[in-house]
Amino acid sequence: MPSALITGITGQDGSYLAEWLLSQGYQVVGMMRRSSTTNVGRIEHLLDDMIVLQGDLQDQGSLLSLLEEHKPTEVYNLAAQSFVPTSWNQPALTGDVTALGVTRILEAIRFVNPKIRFYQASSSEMFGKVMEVPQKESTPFYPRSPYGVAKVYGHWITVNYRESFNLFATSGILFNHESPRRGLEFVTRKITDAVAKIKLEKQKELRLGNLDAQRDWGFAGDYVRAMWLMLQQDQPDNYVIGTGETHSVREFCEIAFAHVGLDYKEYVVVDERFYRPAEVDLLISDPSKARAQLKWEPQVSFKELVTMMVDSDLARQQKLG
Ligand code: NAP
Ligand code: F7E
Repeated sequence: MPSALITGITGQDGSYLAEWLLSQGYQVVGMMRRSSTTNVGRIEHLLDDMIVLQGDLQDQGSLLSLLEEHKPTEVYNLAAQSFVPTSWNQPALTGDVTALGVTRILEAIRFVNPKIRFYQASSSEMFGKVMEVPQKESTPFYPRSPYGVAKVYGHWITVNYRESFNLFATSGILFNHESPRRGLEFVTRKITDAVAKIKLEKQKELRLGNLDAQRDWGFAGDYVRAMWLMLQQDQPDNYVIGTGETHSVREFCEIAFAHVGLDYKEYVVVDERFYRPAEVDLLISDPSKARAQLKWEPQVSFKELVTMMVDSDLARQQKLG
């Protein structure tokens, strides 16, 4: 039976990846950090089918013990301080978890079992102030936040351990991917949750930052399949994963509000507090390498993604009463 360790199991992608690997017959071990309250909302339905253990990317010993005890054949490193605005308020923590955490897990693999296949969750935020349009594997990086800078480190240490120690270490450069399980502070979920509350008259307005920012948004459920496919290849490599389409925050609002019969212009208020010290204006992927080599294609369109998220938040808010 193949076995996988997923760091960041409580996060959006951790939950979808665990579902996918379980459906493929894997034994799944999820790593979560200790907290004083339970934090398993996204994986509650999977708890009988997998093992969830404590560990932390800031603690080398915990990573070594998990690998020694559970002997996974694949490790997916999804854990990170992943919210871009927080990375300006907590830059050192972001560097320690999102950058150095990658080295700690690679070191654990190198010492415990260098045959383990490793996936690093790299990000389109590494392209930042983009050097070419669209962005592909060879596009130079120009990160615009401490988060982006930390992810560039994580990417290059993955490549370096591949080249230095011959590890099967792969970097997936994923563009934004969303779902009904997306954290509430990210712009897509902030919008769909607000649309539901406004429709149900629980909220009056939605305060947002830069409406003209453009992102290549896909569905998280599609993207975890790409992670798995990357580790089934003959050789480790770097892959860009995205839809190849870009849309603005404004367009996201337009579709989300229209889906419940409302006009976003009547509810959205631009608030400077949500502007960033340095912005990533335009992201759009060229995923042709993934299409050709992994035979990967996204299944969910932009409009389907927006309406799926609005419908889910409406149902949730209705249930909450
Ligand atoms: P997410 O929902 O924010 O999940 C992050 C996970 O990391 C959570 O389980 C979190 O645990 C865990 N974590 C944070 N600090 C940790 C630490 N010190 N030790 C162990 N675990 C820790 O992020 P996501 O959207 O699923 O993204 C997964 C990964 O892909 C991240 O590395 C992210 O940076 C990267 N990525 C995401 C996107 C995207 O659009 N979603 C695109 C490109 C790359 P708690 O629940 O305890 O906070
Ligand atoms: O912002 C603009 C904001 O926070 C998207 C993470 O998963 O994807 C994510 O990072 C855009 C930005 O995601 C608000 O200025 C406007 O341009 O949803 P976001 P992100 O920063 O792109 C990448 C690929 C990752 O790797 C990250 O981990 O939306 N925006 N108004 C706003 N953003 C937020 N959060 N809140 C607003 O009110």
